[in-house]
Parts: sequence; structure tokens; C-alpha cells
Amino acid sequence: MEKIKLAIQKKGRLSEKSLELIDECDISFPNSAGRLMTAAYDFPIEILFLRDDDIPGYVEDGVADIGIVGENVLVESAKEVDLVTKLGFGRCRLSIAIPRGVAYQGIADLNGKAIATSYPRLLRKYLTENQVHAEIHEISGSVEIAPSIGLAEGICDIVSTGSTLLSNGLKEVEQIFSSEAVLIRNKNLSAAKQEILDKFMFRMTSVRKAKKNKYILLNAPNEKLEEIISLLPGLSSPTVQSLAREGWSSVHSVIQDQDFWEKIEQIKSAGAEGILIMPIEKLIY
Ligand code: PRT
Ligand code: ZN
Repeated sequence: MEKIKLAIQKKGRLSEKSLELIDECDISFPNSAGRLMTAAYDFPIEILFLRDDDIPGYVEDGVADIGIVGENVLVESAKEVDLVTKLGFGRCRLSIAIPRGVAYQGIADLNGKAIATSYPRLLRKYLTENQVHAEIHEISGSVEIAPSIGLAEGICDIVSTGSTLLSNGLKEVEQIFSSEAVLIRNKNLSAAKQEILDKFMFRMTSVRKAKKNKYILLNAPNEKLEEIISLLPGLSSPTVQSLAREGWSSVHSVIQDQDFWEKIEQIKSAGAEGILIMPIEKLIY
């Protein structure tokens, strides 16, 4: 039977979340510690463990059919692959930073400066768009120390909390790209592999929808039912059952995570009692 090959980061910031995503889709595989590849027991998928920088190229070549990688790495690689969906984790930004003590009025201040980065393509594009002529020093690691060792006057690197910049005496002056993990696909996927990808996506989507919603159960006096139901814009109309307690009903519905607490407060002050909120594992509609 045909299988799809999924490339994920072997060890790094995206590894754990990538594995979690596979697990949430109820796909399990043998302990893969130290291995390059493993096949799932219960889904036609093989998982390849690679360095993140290699993932776009492998997906372009078809060594892997799909992959999970940071959008920053994808765009910098300039490989020809399709972006299937953003995954909502691994969020970060690519920014230009300069020593804290150096004054900064605006992007024109970067003219004639040297900037160290591992993202020359993204940086060049940004500088060109902003008509800045700066020198780009491509280095592969520890970019943040470049100004203090006199290699460059600024850097362009990934920032998440900002603490690396802070501890290296740097300040963020331009944000040039914002990134998160994305699912990518080879451009010439066979129909059989596309079908497997669709199944994988279906599971992923139902998990993602489930995370955005909660199951709510509550008791309400019958005269307040209409008002309470109007506060519950669920997927469809809520289930209402009468309780043994005279004049009361039990209401079951699905409630979105967004404005969740506000909605609960309104429901409670409308007269609901015994409000029970439960996580949803999968949600299909
Ligand atoms: O070994 P391999 O090549 O696979 O891994 P890697 O070391 O190249 O990548 P890794 O694991 O560091 O990051 C993988 C992906 O995670 C990146 O491509 C981004 O898409 C995403 N990501 C999210 C980050 C960060 N947050 C992040 N904070 N990647 C890197 N960093 C680094 C950044 O380079 C800087 O050194 O963390 C430091 C800044 O963090 P703060 O929190 O101090 O601002
Ligand atoms: Zn890397």
C-alpha cells in the first residue's frame, strides 16, 4: 500500500509540537530515538527526522512528500513547494537589531552598515524594498554576538521572547518577517498520496477545531431558556432536556474559546446553574 513521507525536525524547537500534532491525529509509531525514519502502525505514513534547513529541499525533490518547517526557513530556502497550511505553533519573528546605545531614527540609518544574519535572502529583500544599501554578512550561528566582536553593526535574526537580544545588549529596530510552523507539500504529489494527505488534514482540522471549542452543560429554569440559548451560538441548536426538577431543563452545547469567560458570566447571570465545561477531543462538522 502507498505511504506518504512526512519530514519533521529531528531535534529542535519544532520537534515536540510536530510529534504532538501527529499524536493528536491518533497516529502512533515505534520509539524512534536516534532513527532517521519510522513508519506508523495505524496510518499509511512514514516519518523522516531531519535538520529543519534540509526539509524544504527534500520536499521539493520528493524524498519527502510533505514536511513541517518554520515559514522563515521555507521562504529563505526559496524551494518550489506548496504551503498547505499554517500550523499555529513555532511563532517567532525575524528582526533587525542594533546595539542598545546606538541611536536609531529610522531604516535609513542602516545605509552603509554591515548586518550579520543567517537569513540573507529575506534580509536582502527587505533592504531592497526599503531602498537601503547595507552590507550583508552571512553567518550560520550565534548571530547575536556579531556586533560585540566587531563583525557587524547590526544583526538580523529570529526573535521570540527578546531575551537573547536583551542579554547581548541589542535592541530590535525593524521587524521584517513573522513566522510560524507550516505544512508543506511536494508540487507533484500522486493522487494516491494526495488522498492520504487529505485524510491526515481531515484529522488535523478536527483536532484544531476541537481545541477552539468547549463542550458546555448547564441547568436552567425554563423561563430563562430562551435568553440562555441566545447566549450560546453553538454549531447547531443546543440540545435541551427536561430535568426531574420541576420547571428546569438541562442544556448541552458547544461554545467557542473566544470570549469564553465573558459568555460564561452572562450565562450565569441569566440564571444558569451547575455549569460544566469539558474539553473536546475531536470536532467534525
Ligand atoms: O538543528 P536544526 O537545524 O534542525 O535546528 P535549528 O537550530 O536551525 O532550529 P531551531 O530548533 O532553533 O528552530 C527551529 C524553528 O523554530 C525556527 O526555524 C523558527 O521557525 C522557530 N523558532 C521559534 C525559533 C525561535 N522561536 C527562536 N527563538 N527559532 C530560533 N529561535 C532562536 C533565535 O535564533 C535566537 O537565537 O532563539 C533565540 C531568540 O529567542 P528569544 O526567546 O531569546 O528571543
Ligand atoms: Zn537549522
